[in-house]
Amino acid sequence: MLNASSSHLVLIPSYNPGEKVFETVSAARQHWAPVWVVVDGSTDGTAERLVEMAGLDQGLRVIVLPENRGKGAAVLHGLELAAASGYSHVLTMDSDGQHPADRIAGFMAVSIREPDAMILGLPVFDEHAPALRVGGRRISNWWANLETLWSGIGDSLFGFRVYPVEPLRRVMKRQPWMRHFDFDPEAVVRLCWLGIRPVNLEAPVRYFRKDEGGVSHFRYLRDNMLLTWMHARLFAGFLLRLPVLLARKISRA
Ligand SMILES: Nc1nc2c(ncn2[C@@H]2O[C@H](COP(=O)(O)OP(=O)(O)O)[C@@H](O)[C@H]2O)c(=O)[nH]1
Ligand SMILES: [Mg+2]
Repeated sequence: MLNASSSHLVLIPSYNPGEKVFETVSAARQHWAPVWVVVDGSTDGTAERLVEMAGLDQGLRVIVLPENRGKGAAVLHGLELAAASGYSHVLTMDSDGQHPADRIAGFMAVSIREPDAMILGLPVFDEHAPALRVGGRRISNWWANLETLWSGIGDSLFGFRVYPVEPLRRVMKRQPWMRHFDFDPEAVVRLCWLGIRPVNLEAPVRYFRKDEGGVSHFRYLRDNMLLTWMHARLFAGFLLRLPVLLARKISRA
């Protein structure tokens, strides 16, 4: 087994991902220990099998939440446990096989070298990526860059990232949002506001067809409305912080 890190862990929120989760978790374990999965009230039978896997593998911990609460809520639950166990950083990755497990060690190495930064995946899409999602992303990225006065966020939505635990917990506990799909972009903007520097690293994203086991719980109307509301409140926060952000920008120039 790999030597388990005592500072950096892989945290995988998981909601009804289907069969793909087993190869995803195995792949993550091949590249890192410890790996924690937070099962977010899944009803597809994956919880039981993941718990079984963890019983056979010391590097794997599976936490089962009885009810579905959303991606951000699942991440926050993992963060609290990570902090209680003394971890300083978590790498979040999706449970559905879309994120590259073979990049975990590289991302962790950069984070260990630069513990005050957040290490953000910069998605490299293949030809299967839905045009609507890639286009929607540009809009979200434009807003996130405005809200942070172009502090260097490469991609606002990609969930393959290493976060410092304490600042992220602080940000999330202070307000009730960021519990669903608004987690990833809001986390990156609010951490930037706190002065956490983004480091962008390329990482390939895969899109699977349904018959290959591809599952997405993203709902265009519901989630785009959620993201629009999120950028509206971040924009209001941006206006309040504008003097501070401008002063910071000028002092760094
Ligand atoms: N959609 C959704 N995803 C969740 C939830 N809880 C945890 N997740 C995880 O968040 C990740 C991203 O979700 P996914 O549906 O794949 O979104 P997409 O990749 O943007 O289409 C996956 O690892 C999910 O298993 C939840 O309540 N809803
Ligand atoms: Mg996905």
